[in-house]
This record gives sequence, C-alpha cells and structure tokens, in this order.
Amino acid sequence: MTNHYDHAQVQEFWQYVWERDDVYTLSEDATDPTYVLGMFPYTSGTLHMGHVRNYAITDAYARYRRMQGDDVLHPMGWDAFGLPAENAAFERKTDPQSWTEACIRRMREELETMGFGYDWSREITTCEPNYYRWNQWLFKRFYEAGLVEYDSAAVNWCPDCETVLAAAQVEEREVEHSESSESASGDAANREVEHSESSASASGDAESREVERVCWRCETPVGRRELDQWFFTITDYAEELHDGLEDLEGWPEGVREIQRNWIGRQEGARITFAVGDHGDVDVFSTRPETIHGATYLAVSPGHDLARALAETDDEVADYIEDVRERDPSEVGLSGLETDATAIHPLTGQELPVYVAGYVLEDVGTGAVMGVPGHNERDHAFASEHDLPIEGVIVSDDAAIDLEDAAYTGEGVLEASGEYDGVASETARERIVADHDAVEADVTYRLRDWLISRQRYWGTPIPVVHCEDCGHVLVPDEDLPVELPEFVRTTGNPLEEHESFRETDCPECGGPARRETDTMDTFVDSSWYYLRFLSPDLEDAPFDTDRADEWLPVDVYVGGEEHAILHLLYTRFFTRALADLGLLDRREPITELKSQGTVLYDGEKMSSSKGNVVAPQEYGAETTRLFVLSAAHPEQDFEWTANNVRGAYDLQQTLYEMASTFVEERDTRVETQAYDEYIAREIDRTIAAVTDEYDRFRFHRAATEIRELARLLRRYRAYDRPHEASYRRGLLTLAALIAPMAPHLGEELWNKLRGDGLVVEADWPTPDHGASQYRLERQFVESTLADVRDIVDIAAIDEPERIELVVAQDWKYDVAQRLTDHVDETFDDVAAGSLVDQLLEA
Ligand code: ANZ
Ligand code: ZN
Repeated sequence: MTNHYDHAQVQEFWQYVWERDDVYTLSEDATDPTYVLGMFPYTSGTLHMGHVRNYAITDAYARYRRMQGDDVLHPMGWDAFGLPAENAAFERKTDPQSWTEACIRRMREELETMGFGYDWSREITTCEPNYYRWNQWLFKRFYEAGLVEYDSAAVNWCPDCETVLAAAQVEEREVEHSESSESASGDAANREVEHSESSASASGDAESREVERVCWRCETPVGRRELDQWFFTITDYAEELHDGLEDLEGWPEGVREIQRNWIGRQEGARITFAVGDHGDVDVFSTRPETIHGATYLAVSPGHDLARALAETDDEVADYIEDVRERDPSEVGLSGLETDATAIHPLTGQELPVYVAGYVLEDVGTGAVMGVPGHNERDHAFASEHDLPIEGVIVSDDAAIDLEDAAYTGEGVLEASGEYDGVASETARERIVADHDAVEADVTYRLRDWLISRQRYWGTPIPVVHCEDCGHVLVPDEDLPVELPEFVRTTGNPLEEHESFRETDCPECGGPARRETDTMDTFVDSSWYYLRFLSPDLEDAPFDTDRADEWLPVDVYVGGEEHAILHLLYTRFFTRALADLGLLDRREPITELKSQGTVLYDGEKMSSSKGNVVAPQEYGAETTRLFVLSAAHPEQDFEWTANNVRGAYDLQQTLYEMASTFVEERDTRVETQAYDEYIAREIDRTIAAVTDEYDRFRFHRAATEIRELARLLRRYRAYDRPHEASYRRGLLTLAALIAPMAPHLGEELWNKLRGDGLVVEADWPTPDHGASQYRLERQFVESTLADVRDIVDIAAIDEPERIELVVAQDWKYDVAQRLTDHVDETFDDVAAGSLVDQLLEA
C-alpha cells in the first residue's frame, strides 16, 4: 500500500541521512549558540518513558531553533558513576566499568533509534579519567579557595548501601501506625523513627505522625555514624543562593520555592547569655520578643559548653556520648541539667542550663533559650523536665491553656517589663534595637555538602594522609588519581587495594595513606554542562572564553525531583567557579522546564511498578509525537493506547495527503475566492504554531497542525484544490511538525520537494496578514497585567487562559472595561482590535 507510512523503514533511512550529512554537529566557530540541554541520564541500562519525554522536549525545541536559523548546541552524555553500577556488577559477577559501558552502548542505541538529534562529537562520560580528573582538579581549586572542609561528623549512614548520605539524600517516609514496624527490614532495632516537629512537641497528640528517615535509593532506614568526612562549604553561599532565586524568572516557581525552603532563610536575633566561668553563650531565636518567657538555656551535645562541662562532670560526658551515637530523631526529649547557670540578659535572673538532644549542633548557634510558653518543642521539653512555663504573649482569639500547649501566634506582650502592652511584631524590633545583648541575625537551614562516599565507583578524592604533613593534596601533574581495578567485597573496595591505599607523601616522601573515599556523583553533574563546550580540552575542565560566549544554558529540561540536589549544587558550583575567576556568570541556566510524570493507570510509569511501555513499542515517531502532544511539558499525563492511536493517525493522515497529492496531482491553477481563506488560515497556523513552540506548548502546536490538516482535507474534498495554495499548505505542515516528528517531516518534505532536508530548512513564515495577527496576540498578552487590574476575577497565570476565560464568561465585561480604559492605557486601534478579537471568540 503506497499510502501507508512504514515508520520503521522511514526512521532508519532518515537517521542514516542525518548522520551521513552530519547535520547536528555544532560548528566550533559558532558565536552564540542556543544551548538546549536535557538532564543527562544515569546509566541504569535502559531508557524509560521519562527519559523519552525529557529528550523529546529538548529535541523538538532544538530542532525548532535550528529551523529558525540559530546555531544550536544540543549535546548528550552519561552520568556514569554511582552505586547501582557497583551493585549490579556485584550481583552479575562483572565489574562496574564493563557494566556501565554495556549500559551506555544500549542506551545510546535507544536514543539513536528515537531519532534525537544530538551533537555526538561532544559526548561525555563521567566515569572516564579524562572527565573525572577535572572533578579532582576542581576539588583542589575549591580546597585552595577555602571551600573544602575535613570534619569528623555524625553522619547519615545507609547500612544497606554501606555509605554516608548527604542530608538531601535522606527521605522522610510516613510510617503506618497500625502495621508492624518490623515488616520492611525485619530488624526493628535498625529502624530509626523520627517524630515530625509538630508531633514531637505536642507529645501524645492523637494525630502524631511517625516519620521514618530512609535512604533515597534503597529505602533502607538510615542510621548514624561518626566519621571523618569531606565537605564542600555550600553554606558560604547560602545567602546568595537564596537571594539569587528572586531573579530566576525563567524557572518554575515550584522549583524556586523548594530551593527557598531547603536553604531555609530565617530572620531573628542572636542573644547573648553569660554563663558564669564558662563565658558567653549565644542563642539564635526567631522570636526575640519572647525573651521574658525564657525559663532555661539548652545547648546541643556537640556545643563547646557541653564539651567543657563534660571535662569535669561524668554525667554530662556519659549523656553526650549516649546521644551522639544515636540519630537526632531518636533522642526525643532527653536532656540533662548541668551545674552551670545562665544569666538572663534583660532581667538578670538565673536560669538552669541543660544539654539537650533536641537542640541541633549545626542549626543557628547550637544553643537555644527555652521558651516553653511559646515554642512547641520547648514546651514538650519543659513538660518532660518539670521546668516552668511562662506566658508572655496574649491574644484575644487564643484561648490556649499554656499547661497543655504553647501559644505560637502573635499578640500583645505581658510580664515583659517595659514592653507590656506592645504588639509582638513591634516588640521584636524594639528589643533588638534596645539591648546590646540582642542583635539582629539571619540563619539558614542549609547544611554543608557532604561529598565523601565510602564506595568504589566514583571519583577518587585527590588527597593523601601523611602522619607528618597531615592532608596533602595530590599535585596537579599527578592527576588523575585513577581508580584501580574493581575487587568484589562487602565494604569499600578501595580499602582492600593495598597498592592503591599505601602511597608516598607528595610533600615529605614518607609513607602515607591515600584517601579511599570517592566523591558524591552529584559533583560530576554539577558542572557537566561546562564540559560540553570543549569536551576534549586537555589542560582545563572547560574553556573560560568559550563559556563566556556560549553560556548560559538557554533551556534546561529535566524531572522535577531534581529541584534541590542537582539544581542547587549546579548553582553553587557556578558561583564558586565565578569566584575562582573561571567563569563570568553566577547562574548557569536561564530557562528551566520541569517535565511532568508519565502515568499509567494513575501511577508513575516505572520499572519498579511493572507498568512500563517500552519507548520502542509504538515506533519512535508515534511515541515522540504522543508524549509531546499529550499535555503541557510540565503536566503529568496518562499513557493510554487510545491517545497513542491519535498520534499514530495524525502521521498516517499527513502521509496520505502528501502521497495522494504527489501521485494524483488532482489540482487546478485558476483561483477561487475561497483560496484566499485557505492562504490566511495557513498563515494563521504558522503564526500560532511559532508562538506555541516559543512557549514550549507542543501540545497546542500539535492541535493547530491537526486543525490545519483537517481544513486542507476539506479543501481537497470540496473541489480540486488550487495547486500552489495546497502545496504550500502541505509543505507548511511538513515543516511545522518536523521538530516533533522529524522522520515524518523529512519524508513529507522529500515527497513534496524532492530535495533538501527539512531539518536544515527555514522555518515557514506567513505570506501575508500574519504579522497583524501576531501583533494582536502580543497585545493580548501585554495587556494582561492591565486586564488583571481592572477586572476583578481570579488571578490568571497563563496568557492562554485569558482567551479561554474571556471567551466564556466575562468577555463582554472585559471588552467593556477595556473600552473604558482605552484612553488611559492603550492606543485606540490596538485596543479596538483586542475588543473585536474578544467578542468574536
Ligand atoms: C526562642 C523562641 C521562642 C523560638 C518562641 C521560637 C518561638 P523554627 O521554630 O523552625 O522557626 N532553635 C534555634 N536554634 C536551634 C537549634 N540549634 N536546635 C533546635 N532548635 C533551635 O526555628 C526557629 C527556632 O528554632 C528558634 O527560635 C529557636 O527557638 C529554635 F516563642 O527561640 B526560638
Ligand atoms: Zn608527609
């Protein structure tokens, strides 16, 4: 059947042609390419639908920009280090290197089958020495810049992965109360249960929620260990990373909000308490106005005061040891009263001093003033230890019995001396202004980034431990420190390698021990976007001049689960590199798209759920077209065979139209009045689809294309179509669909023109009339803000919604108000056309 589109054959042919003609390689001379990047895949072994959706989005956009005449940088690489490879190698009696290479071969083939247009000349693989040597080199530059610390720390430890986890790699999971808690691991002792903040304080609350802290990868409950660890001091950038979010207008607000919360900026005050011979202890409080309600002082077990007291007080020493071995979540309300007393800086009153597990070492100053009347955790602690609870803030609408719970709202001060009767918000500022012991302060919840992993399959940390010289960095000329051969063992294979472990000190030449920790793989992905600029560079991780020219990443697309880890680390790296003088910008990514999830029967499509549709099952083109046309990129959508069918049918339709046209040429040359209408509709579609591609609304682009196809078929059926108009319509369809369905695009283009590639063609432009349309459309959008001001309706976020809402319920209202508003805001003509447009809808 000649009119049947045989996708497998067509795909293979055009993939061959693209490769032969090398159409995706970016010229080294490009001056300011559009940089389109999808989050590179972890080399797990096979592409899943989430990858396909991600890469279909970047590919469509990259192709669209290329047809618009841009130079486009659209590279691909492999996030190839990490624990799963090690586990897989262990299970399959192979080694991580071979396993990873096999995964890459398979995944690369899958990407090629999908027809994604990457510049493969820039491929990078993070587990190759020529990549990871630059992790080591950067580690050294960070070290020299004071951004690296080596610290003994109680760390999150996954007993199953046998490694340390960064704070962000520990996930909270709610535990069902009724179920036996032994079910998962069979080992109740292994299970660390954390009470959420609210339930810990309102102890006995019927709604108390138990939360288990589990490893993000294997979901094993996380334990505690005390180890010497390497950290990147990302907290040095807390303020900048927080404030910079404000300007990231091209990022989804949801992602910015997650980062904001993670960084956790808190305004408050630092308050100094004198503790007898022990000097001063600073506390951080967000509510300094409650200071008259402070009935005790508490320091964390790691606080200097606690350590000092432990020297002479065995009870304190024992308590500290006991608490530090446990997870903070397990410590609950435990605490120990010490012999020390603190002097209240405003009243001069003596307060007892506690060492308490609930006070966290690395939050604020590691010490708190206990205000049980107004802080839930302090209330719980005071109830447990029979400490006085005093109310100093009252509110009319708060009939709270302070014996039962803290009052945490705002109100008016009482029992607070000269501040009685003052509103709490006002008192907060006045107390800071009035007293030297109280100083305005800001803290951040963000913790330093723990990068040590006790695993094999990662970048060796380029450090040698020498008894005489301490930590010595491996000299640049000795980089990379290469991974030795893999050995199968339960712990860290690097520990088992004597020849790797035992070495000479680069400084004194004496015997030394090589660091056997490797780096968190998030180090690799924090700067990979820079390596794509010059993947083979031999004397630097990236070319600074080129980075100045080619950056930022114009569009970055990936899963929303990366809102904190990867995307925060990348921002940190970029700033650190800027401060090292290696980059001239502080933010890496202009526009970020978090693509939504592909669902199947309402659940996330994933191999662990066994509901996977393999990307190849329906052919590359149908799959691509479907994932793009099913929904806005940022929305979830359901995979259903029926909808997939729609994508398939569209291809068949277009193919049939082009074939029939070419084979039968059943057209006319003389014009009819309604040809003009068809021409206008083609123009209108071009303008609309252009606009939709600009905004990543591929689903709406597909709808426009479908509608034009329908119209052209009616045109064809009505009478013989006008040769030139109809041909232009078909060519337009071929070009417009090519970014989403490139094989089909080429096939149609080839049929209709007989030469050239659509991938290299110019984006279609309207013959006439469409600039007018665009103007109006832009006008609709630019007036949106004004419409929102003058029309009292629910907020509208998306420009397209105004058309929708206007068209339905309140178009007359808006039209009327716009007309009234014309003189003040708009020129008549533009406003008039907007009103016409509204009323026509
Ligand atoms: C006194 C006070 C009175 C506080 C009051 C709050 C309300 P949240 O509560 O999450 O906003 N804090 C400070 N450092 C701490 C540490 N190292 N470990 C545990 N808790 C600590 O966080 C701010 C509050 O957390 C701070 O303000 C402090 O308690 C507590 F009516 O100080 B507040
Ligand atoms: Zn030495």
